[in-house]
Amino acid sequence: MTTIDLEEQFMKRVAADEKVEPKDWMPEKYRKTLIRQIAQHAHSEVVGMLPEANYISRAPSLRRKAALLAKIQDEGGHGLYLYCAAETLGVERDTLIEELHSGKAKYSSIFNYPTLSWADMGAIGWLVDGAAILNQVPLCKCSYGPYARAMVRVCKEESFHQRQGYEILLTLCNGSADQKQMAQDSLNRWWWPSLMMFGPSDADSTNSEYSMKTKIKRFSNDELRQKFVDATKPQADILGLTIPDPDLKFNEQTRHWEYGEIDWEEFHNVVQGNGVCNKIRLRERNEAWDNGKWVREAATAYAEKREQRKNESKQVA
Ligand code: BYC
Repeated sequence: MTTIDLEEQFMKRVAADEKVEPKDWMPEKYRKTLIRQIAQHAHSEVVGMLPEANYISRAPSLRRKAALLAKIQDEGGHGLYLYCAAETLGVERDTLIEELHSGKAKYSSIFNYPTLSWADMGAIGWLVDGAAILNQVPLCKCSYGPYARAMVRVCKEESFHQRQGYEILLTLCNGSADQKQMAQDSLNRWWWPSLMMFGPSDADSTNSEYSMKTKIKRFSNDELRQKFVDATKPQADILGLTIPDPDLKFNEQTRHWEYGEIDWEEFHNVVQGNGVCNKIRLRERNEAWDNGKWVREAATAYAEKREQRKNESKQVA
């Protein structure tokens, strides 16, 4: 079969919603697009642990601390599933991690903003995990099997994260005037960066067309952003908070909430490494990697020893 035949057969399978598996033939562009997206996604999960880690020692109660610790641990787990899914495409995990630590690889812009108060733990859960769920539920139906399957568990855990974040804000909003103000300030700072999480507008998205054709992505960036605004506005009303967008208005005809202009200059600036926290995040990731060296070495030594013992007992038998 020629490459053209193989490509045609591949597109037919994708059109029929068959899953593509690691050993199946796939176009090089499909493989590269998946490695790029899955790796960026994995990096986002791992870097996403950092802004929240600041608050483990500052959580207002033991219950809040336990929930926050569990959430951060889940995010490390999501990173693991995703690096594993990327490895099935023939890329080494160490290569991906090296690309993250050197600043070559991208991760979600949202994690380059600072966490300034406890309310930010609520806003991250509500808005950032909320945006992640909307983006990731369709990825459970991604054409690439290992990515789609990893997403099923990730989405279940993200739902818990979203609710715990919303509950933090609900408690603050039902508390004192200062606590409510803290929640509003947090929403003011996280709203626009959350909208940017969905990526550039459809007109400027370089990868969407191919990703949608091959069913890696099921919805465009703007479609998902609109779903997010529509879902989040009524939740803000329940909290009694105001979304910081004077242009936000309900369109009776389309039945959607129209929102104001996103500051794309800020988005590109953050993606290019010039956000408030880009340098801190990379430094902290590199430090965490260096400090964890002895753990990786101990785990490898233990695995090798166990393998050696298994072989020795086989020889005796
Ligand atoms: N930040 O052609 P486009 C989470 C890049 S949630 C940085 O539209 P694509 C978590 C894009 O990579 C966050 N870069 O790209 C939640 C591309 O760059 P290159 C992670 C961005 O891939 C709570 C260029 O801009 N979720 O993990 O079709 C707690 C052009 O964009 C961003 C995922 O990664 C951004 N916001 O669509 C802890 C979900 N947006 O590589 C953790 C999976 C765009 O061409 N990913 N870029 O130079 C996706 O669905 C898609 O990759 C995106 C972008 C929607 C993000």
